[in-house]
Amino acid sequence: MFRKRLKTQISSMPASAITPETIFLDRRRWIAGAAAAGLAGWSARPGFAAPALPSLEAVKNARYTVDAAPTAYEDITSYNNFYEFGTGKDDPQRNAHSLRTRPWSVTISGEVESPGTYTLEDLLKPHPLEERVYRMRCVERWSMVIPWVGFPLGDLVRRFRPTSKAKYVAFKTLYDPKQMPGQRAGWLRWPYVEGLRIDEAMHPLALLAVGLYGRVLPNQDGAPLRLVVPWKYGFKGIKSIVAIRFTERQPPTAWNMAAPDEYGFYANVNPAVDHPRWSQASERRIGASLFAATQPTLPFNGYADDVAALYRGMDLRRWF
Ligand SMILES: Nc1nc2c(c(=O)[nH]1)N[C@H]1C(S)=C(S)[C@@H](COP(=O)(O)O)O[C@H]1N2
Ligand SMILES: [Mo]
Repeated sequence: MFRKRLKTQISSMPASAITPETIFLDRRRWIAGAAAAGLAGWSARPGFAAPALPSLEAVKNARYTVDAAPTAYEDITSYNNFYEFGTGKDDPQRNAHSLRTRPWSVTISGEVESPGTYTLEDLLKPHPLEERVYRMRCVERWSMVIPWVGFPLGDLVRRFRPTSKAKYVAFKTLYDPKQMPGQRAGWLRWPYVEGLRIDEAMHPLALLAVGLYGRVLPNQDGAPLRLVVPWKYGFKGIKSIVAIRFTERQPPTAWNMAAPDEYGFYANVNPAVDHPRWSQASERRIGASLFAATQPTLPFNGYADDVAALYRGMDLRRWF
C-alpha cells in the first residue's frame, strides 16, 4: 500500500535557488514570513540575530516540559557534536552549510510490511507536529534543555507495520563526503549508524525531530530529520537520517564500533555507571554561569518513572 519507490532525486538546483521558500514539508505546516516574525519565547542574548529558518506549526505537549529554563538558541546551535562536519564543538555551525536537506528521502527496509523509499513530505504528512521540551545529556558530561519539534518515532514504526521478527530498529545518517567533509577523515566508521530495541523505539518519549524552538532544524542540529531519545546519552540521537531498517539482530552502532569498552548499545543515562575515563555522576548545563556548580545527573536523565520498566531485570552495569 505504501510501496512508493520514489527515486532519490539528487538535486541539480544551484545553491542560490535553495532558499527558505524551497519548502520540503507540507506547506500548511509553515508560517509565511517567519524570518521577520518576532522571537516570542526565545531565550536569546542581546544582539543575537534570528536565523532565517522557516517556522513550524506545532502543538505544545504539556506532558513534556522541564522545570528549568530552556538553553539559549545560540548555544543549542553553536555547541554541537556532528563529526561529519568536524570534531570541534563549533565546527558543525561553521561547516554544516554544505549539507543539502532538500529534496530528502528515507529508505525503510527489513522486517516491515511496507518497505520503500519515502520522501520527507510522505513521512511527515500523517503526523501532527508537537513541541516537547526535553533534558538532553551528552556522555561528555554537559547537558541542555531543548524545545524540540517533532513527532513520536512509534507513530512512524506502526505505519510501516513491522513483522514479528522486527526486534530492533537501525538508523543511518547520509553518507556523502562532498556534503559532509568530515567523512573524509577516519574519526568514525561512516556513515554514522545507531539503533534501538523495538520497545524503546515504540516508547512515547522517543521522538523524530524536524525542528527546535519552533523553527526548522539548523543543519548542525541534524536537519532535516534526527532522532531524540532523552533518557539516553546524546550519541544515540543520530542526525540527518536517510535509512531506517527493522532487524532481528541488534544492529551495530557508530560509537560502540569505535570504542566498545566506552560506549554501549543501550547508553541509558546512569550516574552510577562511570565512563572508563570519567565519572557520569554530574553534569554541566551549557550556558549556565561558568561559576555555577555542576548538578547531579539523574538516572535515565530524569525519565526513570517513564522508562525504567523497559530494563527490568537487566544488569545496567553490563548493558551500559
Ligand atoms: N550523524 C551523527 N549524529 C550524531 C553525532 C554525529 O557525530 N554524527 N553526534 C552525536 C552526539 S555524541 C551528540 S551529543 C548529539 C549532539 O546533538 P546536538 O549537536 O544537536 O546537541 O548528536 C549525536 N548524533
Ligand atoms: Mo555526545
